[in-house]
Parts: sequence; C-alpha cells; structure tokens
Amino acid sequence: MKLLIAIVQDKDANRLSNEFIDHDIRATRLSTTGGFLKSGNTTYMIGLEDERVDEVLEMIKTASHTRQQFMTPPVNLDAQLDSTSAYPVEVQVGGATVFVLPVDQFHQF
Ligand code: 2BA
Repeated sequence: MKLLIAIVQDKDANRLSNEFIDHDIRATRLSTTGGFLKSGNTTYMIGLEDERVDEVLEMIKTASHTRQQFMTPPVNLDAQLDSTSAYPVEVQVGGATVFVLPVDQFHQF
C-alpha cells in the first residue's frame, strides 16, 4: 500500500475531487498554504493499493495545470531599497507536487 501526498492548486482541486469520487479513490482533502507564495493550495492524502498508483498519478497529472502567478517580495524596512525591489515578480506554479510514500500498516477502527 502507498500514501500519495499531492499538492495541487485550488483551481484544479474540485475537478480532481470529482475524478476521485468517480473512480472510487478514497482521499482526504486539506486546505494548505504554500510556503513561498503564502497563498492557498490544496493537499490530498490518498491511501491506495500499489496497483492503482499509476492510475491516480495520471488523474492528478491530467487535472493539474501550470499557471503564472505574481508575488510581491517582502519589503525589508531596515535595508536600503532600490526602486525595483518591491515590484511583483512572476512565478510559475504547478501542475502538481506529489510524494509517494510506503505504508507499513493501514487500520480503520
Ligand atoms: P509555494 O511554496 O507557495 O510555491 C509556489 C511556487 O513558487 C512553486 O511552484 C515554485 O515555482 C515557486 N517557488 C517555491 N519556492 C521557491 C523559491 N525558494 N525560490 C523561487 N521560487 C520558488 P511549485 O514548485 O509548483 O510548488 C507549488 C506548491 O507545492 C508550493 O507552494 C508548496 O506548497 C508545494 N511544494 C512544492 N515543492 C514542495 C516540497 N519539496 N515540499 C513540500 N511542499 C512543496
């Protein structure tokens, strides 16, 4: 058995949740925050049999899109600022970031 931890953009999450339901994939959906952009994203915890890992990776891949996002770097009030340092910078986000972990035991009590 494996545990997939998949971080996807909020905009892709509803479609992916529906895919999981349609294909009888059990998942837990968490509202999370990216450490860099400090904006919301969605993390799924998905416990599943080894044989279904590739199928679910393909679902995540299909549902997740790459997007350009702007972030404003934090302003350091102690530093001497040049005129460009507070301007937004463009960052590419996604598709999805996925970890595949082995599961020692699985219990439902
Ligand atoms: P964030 O941490 O908000 O990162 C959003 C995007 O900003 C990243 O997209 C990446 O393109 C860029 N980025 C992140 N850290 C950066 C840095 N130190 N310098 C320059 N650019 C940086 P993705 O790579 O697609 O990641 C999307 C989200 O997936 C991340 O949101 C984070 O929540 C999660 N993530 C990505 N890699 C991870 C990892 N190794 N461990 C845990 N979570 C991860």
